[in-house]
Amino acid sequence: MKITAIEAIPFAIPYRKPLRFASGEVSVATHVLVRVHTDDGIVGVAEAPPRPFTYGETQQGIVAVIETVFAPQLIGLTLLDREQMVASLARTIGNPTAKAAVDMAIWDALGKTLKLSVNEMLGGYTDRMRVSHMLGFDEPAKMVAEAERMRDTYGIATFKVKVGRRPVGLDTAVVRALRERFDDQIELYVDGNRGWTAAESLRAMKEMADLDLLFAEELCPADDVLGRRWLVEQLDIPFIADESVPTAADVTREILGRSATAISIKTARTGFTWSRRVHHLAEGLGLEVVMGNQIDGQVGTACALAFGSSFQLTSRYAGELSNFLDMSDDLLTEPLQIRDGHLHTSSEPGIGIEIDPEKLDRYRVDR
Ligand code: MUC
Ligand code: MG
Repeated sequence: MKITAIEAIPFAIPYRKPLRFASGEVSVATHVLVRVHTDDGIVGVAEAPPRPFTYGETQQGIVAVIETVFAPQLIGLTLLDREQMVASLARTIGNPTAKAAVDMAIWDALGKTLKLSVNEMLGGYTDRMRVSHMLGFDEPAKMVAEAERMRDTYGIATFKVKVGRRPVGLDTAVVRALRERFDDQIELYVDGNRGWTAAESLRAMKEMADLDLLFAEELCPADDVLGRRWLVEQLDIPFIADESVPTAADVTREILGRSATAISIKTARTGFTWSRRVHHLAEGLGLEVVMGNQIDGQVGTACALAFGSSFQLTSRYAGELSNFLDMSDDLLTEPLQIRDGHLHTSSEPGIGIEIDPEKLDRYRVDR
């Protein structure tokens, strides 16, 4: 069970359709595949999605920090020395998706070694999750058409609408068009990626008061401390903290500071080890939780699914597990299949995915 090598392989797969939102845009999945090798010949895998507009990480930076800082610290530990791993990685500030991918690849290797799925090791609550689809910025008619396609093709009935444009009417018109088209057949919530001020956010939420929204997410920056508290106090639906809570300490700070009343857990930034800590904290605080998406490919989506299906709290609401549908290709031998609005958790050892070597050869950018 001893870790003998850690690889960080940059790859690039174009999106068929870019995803646009208030803090940025993604048109190519320039991710990093992490492989953890053990002396038993086991290989654990996971992926890191660089999101410079959210965490300041880049593809080259992720490769460099894994190869030059993390790998030398972790080689020689066993797969069971996970608190040693946590302590070692904590010596480097930031780099959440690089740390998360290393952590999840270690869990994958551990599951493969013990012949247990990650879902079984974490909690095994359920074997499936409802899927929520994220609708990026576009004209109302195109966003409604995309929701129709997602519902007709995959049975998806929960949509997160990206908002945060100016004037706010650009976005409230989209949400209204979706509600008018689908009535009560769909669940809707909105995510502003910090695009609005607190005052704009409140105006938009008032305009959408009759649209039966489930949640509002990160509408304005948490750094606008008083404005955000003022906003959250006036809302009658849970306010989700996403990019403002990349660590358990951030969750504590934002919740106790009344800057949010619910949280997004993203395995892409907290892996399995720190996501579990955040989950337990959320349970103790009595928070609503949504499994979020870091615009993950299928590897990352399988990780979010494995974690989300492990606990009651993380599988209660639909998880954001469908962004990979917009990619032109992916790395898995067996693509994930969304059916009847659900993704089923793999019962295979580890995360339960297999990387197609030909696809990795085709898309890696380091050769
Ligand atoms: C989301 O929920 O915000 C877009 C930016 C980011 O950090 O994650 C995505 C989706
Ligand atoms: Mg978000």
